[in-house]
This record gives sequence, structure tokens and C-alpha cells, in this order.
Amino acid sequence: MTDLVTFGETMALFAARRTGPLRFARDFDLGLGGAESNVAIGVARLGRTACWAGRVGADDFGDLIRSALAGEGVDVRAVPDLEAPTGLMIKGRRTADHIDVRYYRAGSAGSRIRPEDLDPDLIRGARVLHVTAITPALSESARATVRHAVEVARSAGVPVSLDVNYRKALWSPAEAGAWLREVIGQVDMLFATEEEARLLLPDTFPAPPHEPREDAEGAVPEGPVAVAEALAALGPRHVLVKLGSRGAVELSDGVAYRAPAYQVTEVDPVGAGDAFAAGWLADWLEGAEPEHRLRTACAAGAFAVTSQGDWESLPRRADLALLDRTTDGVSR
Ligand code: KDG
Repeated sequence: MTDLVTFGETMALFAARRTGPLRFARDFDLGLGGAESNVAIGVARLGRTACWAGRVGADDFGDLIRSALAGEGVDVRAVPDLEAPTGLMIKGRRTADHIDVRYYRAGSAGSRIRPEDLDPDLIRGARVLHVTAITPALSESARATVRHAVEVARSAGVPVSLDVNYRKALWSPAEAGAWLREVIGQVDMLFATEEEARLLLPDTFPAPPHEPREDAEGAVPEGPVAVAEALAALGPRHVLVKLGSRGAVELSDGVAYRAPAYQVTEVDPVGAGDAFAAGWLADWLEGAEPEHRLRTACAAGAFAVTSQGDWESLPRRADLALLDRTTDGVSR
């Protein structure tokens, strides 16, 4: 039995080493990235078992994805696609503070995932199925795969976790909102930013963003809790609203919890949301109390931004305490 089963597209990732227009980048670090595999790695690093399924090209990048995930202790179920290459993701650093992500994934192996690629017994035997709203935006067969996996999980009583992960390069807010509203009634855990919540609740919380109220120390701000309540009313038992540098709010069984963000030096914010989901899910799998799992989620998110790469700096359990230390920043 695997604690967490997830699937989706993982791509080869070329990250420019120098700041400036991409055409002058000259050299790149080669790695990999994928929202779902990032979560699988995060959960495995925090001591739970995780399985990632997907399609990869019969190419070097597919081999890289397999070996890197396996090296992180993830159970890899990668179907080789002989007719399509592994998708690519290019990360440029236009300025020191602005990362520019481009995708070369249309028609990629990962986007061709189909229901038969997933072993239903794997899902039935899991303690949680984790999906993102990236996958249904990739292709019709990928969308059918999510539908199928969610149905298998629901009929086996396996909770379904969904991270909205809105990608505007893949679909419009209206298309994403329609899909999310279709699936939300089958979701047990929902991860979203306030911005993403509006995809599901365009009438309740139309743009501009729902501003948080100045709150007394420790008090839960009205804005994000109201957003979480509106999302919970659509079905999920656990709603996690990510607030970036303002921390996060959890609404579970009608009770709201809040955790502040950890103060760290941000190097690369990509992957923070996946780290947050991994931290929360790993602690939920451990049976941790809500306050604890929300802190772990924020800590994992903080670790993710401290270095280049979408998942490389995800924490192990022993790392988590580093954020609470008030020393000179040196461990000996
Ligand atoms: O959240 C990080 C992901 O965005 C990244 O690793 C790649 O899955 C990815 C995507 O579609 O952006």
C-alpha cells in the first residue's frame, strides 16, 4: 500500500544560469519539474510513501525523470511513449526578481496520458489520491484520466486531494473554472491561492483580490477565511488557502486555523505551492493535528523557495527545525 498516489506530466527543465533575456543565457542547468512529481518527492522526503505515474518519452529526458524520481524514493510508474517526446520547461531569469517560465509541452508524451496508464488497484490501495488542475488542461485523454482516477478513488473510499495550480498558458479562467466546478464535489482536500479560489467562485469573490483585513495578533483575517468557507461549501472537508508571504489558512470540519509564513531569503518561488501541499499531506498521513500540519506545510513551502529548482530544496523531517532556530545560521 502506498500512502499517496499521484500522476501528471513531468518535464525536463532547463534553467538559465544567468540573469537577463533568455537569448543571452548561454548555459543552463538541466533538471526536471512537474507539479505532481514535486509533491511525490516532498511526501517521500517527509517519510511517507509516494507513487507517481505518467508518460515520458523514450528519450534521455524520460530516463532522467525516471531515475531522479526513483532516486528520491518515489515509486515511479512511467509509461514510455514511443511516439512523442518528453515535454520541456525553460526557466529564464529576466531580472534577479523575475522568473519567466516557458513550456514546450503541446503533444508531449506526458500530455498523452490516458486512463489505461493508471493501475486502478494502486489507487484503490492508496490513502490519498493527489491530482492537479494542470492535467485536465493538457489534452482530452489527460482530462479523461483525471476523471477516471477520481471515480476509482471515490468508489474505493480513497480521499481525493486537488491542487488548483492554475496555468494560464494552458487554458482560460473560464475553462478552468468550469472544470473545477464539475469536480469540486468529489474533492476532499483542496489547495488554492486566493486568486485561484476566484476561478471556482467568480460570483462570490470577483476581482480585484479579496483584501485581508488588518487583524489583531493571532486572529484569523476575515478575507481568506471567508474564501475558505465559500470553497468548503462546495464540498471539500479540508480547504487550504495559500497566502504567500502572509502564510496560510486551513478550514477543516468548519474550524479555521492560520499559520504565518516563515521568513526566508527567496531564490526561486516556483514549486512553493507543491511543497506546501506535500508538507500538509505528509502530516495529514501522519495523523498530525491541524495546527501542526499547517506549520509543516508553510515550512515546506519556505524551504522550496530557498534554492534554484522546483523541488531540490524540499525538506526532510530533520530540516524542519532549522527554520525555528535563532542562531547565526550555522549548523555544526
Ligand atoms: O509548481 C511547479 C510546477 O509548475 C513545475 O514543476 C512544472 O508542472 C509544472 C507546470 O505545469 O508548471
